[in-house]
Amino acid sequence: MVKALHELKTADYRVDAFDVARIRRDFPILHQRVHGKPLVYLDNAATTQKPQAVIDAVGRYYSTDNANVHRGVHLLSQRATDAYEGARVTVQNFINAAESCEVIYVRGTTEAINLVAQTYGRKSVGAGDEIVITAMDHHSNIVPWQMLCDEKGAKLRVAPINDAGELLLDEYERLLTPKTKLVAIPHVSNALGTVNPVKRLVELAHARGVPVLVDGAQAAPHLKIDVQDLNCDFYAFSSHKVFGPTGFGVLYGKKALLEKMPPYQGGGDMILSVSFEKTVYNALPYKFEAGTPHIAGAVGLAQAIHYLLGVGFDAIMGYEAGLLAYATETIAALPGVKIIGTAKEKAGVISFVMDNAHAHDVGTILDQEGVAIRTGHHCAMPLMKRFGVPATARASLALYNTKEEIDTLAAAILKVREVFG
Ligand code: C6P
Repeated sequence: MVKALHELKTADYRVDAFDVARIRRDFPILHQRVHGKPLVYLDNAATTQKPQAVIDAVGRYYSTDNANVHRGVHLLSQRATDAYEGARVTVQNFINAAESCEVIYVRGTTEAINLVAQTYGRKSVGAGDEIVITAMDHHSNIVPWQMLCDEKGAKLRVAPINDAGELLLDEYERLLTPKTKLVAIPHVSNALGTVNPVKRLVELAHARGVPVLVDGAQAAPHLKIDVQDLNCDFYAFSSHKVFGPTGFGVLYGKKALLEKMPPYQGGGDMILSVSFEKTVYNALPYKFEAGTPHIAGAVGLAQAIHYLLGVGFDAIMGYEAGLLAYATETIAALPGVKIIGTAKEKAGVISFVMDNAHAHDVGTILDQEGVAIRTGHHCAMPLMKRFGVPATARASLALYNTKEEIDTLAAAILKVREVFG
């Protein structure tokens, strides 16, 4: 049984038991020097690095199987189609969807959310209706709803958070009214690392008949995802954040909802028949997949999922919880450093500000030390405003990071202190 993150004590850290050296050997990009220093890659929330198995799978696909899918009777097309559809079943199992047709391939989390806004949203949201999001959302889970609200004369309501970066459940509940047509929430905040109690948030929304979309971009690399257990109506994640290729991702939707939704884009593959008078749309999931898809993306994502499942999510979660706790203790103890986002339940992220140095300066000096982090507003400008900061420096972890790398990060932060005081 994996403990809740806040229940972990130093004695529970499994950092040493996990064979991180073996994991690191699987990621060729990690073994290089930048600015003459060993690379310490701590920008995993922006994108994760790829194991050799994923790089090989994509290369193999292009070397041996490349063809268009669902279109040719020839062998290569059949192989490409098998790989593409086989990947869908791998994703289905990864998130425990009831059926593979509930897995819609998209370009990433951003497109998944826009798809729901432009199809489900446009059909179900009208003037005076409301959509509930949270104060910690990424722009990808704000702007599509804002655009929809502008078009329909609907209103965006924002559930507030406390100073630790935790959602205020009472306030969230108060926002759920007969006007609410949809709730859209992040599973894990990219800028704070907060893990939201998604199952409870879904229960509260469903009790009022409101469907819920979960932005899982930052959850999928760190947590075991079970969409049936969460009982969410939509779940979105990006391949590139789970060690797969960029430009690819997944929208999960409950079949009953997806079936009622109009298509997103028109074109090849999403139709059963076309005449100039009338087009009959294809069945799920193809109704939402117009045009030649990112076949190699599906192949790479499936391989990434196999890789992760091979390591095992219990092991990954245990290791990362220990590493995050170690990083939190280490960074919090540094003089002049304040961590932004101190929720009890966190995954993967340490955002911080420094007394006398702007986040961009922190990032630039860290880069010179070989440490790659992200600085800025992290596509969460309203959240920065909530905390009264223009930007933060964000170190984000993955299963291949080590305690030693955290120590290098801490030493680099001390160098920033030396320069800026
Ligand atoms: N966050 C970060 O550095 P795309 O770009 O579509 O793969 O994912 C968008 C997205 C949506 N929701 C959350 C919670 C996210 O973190 C992201 C991407 C990256 O934090 C790039 S801005």
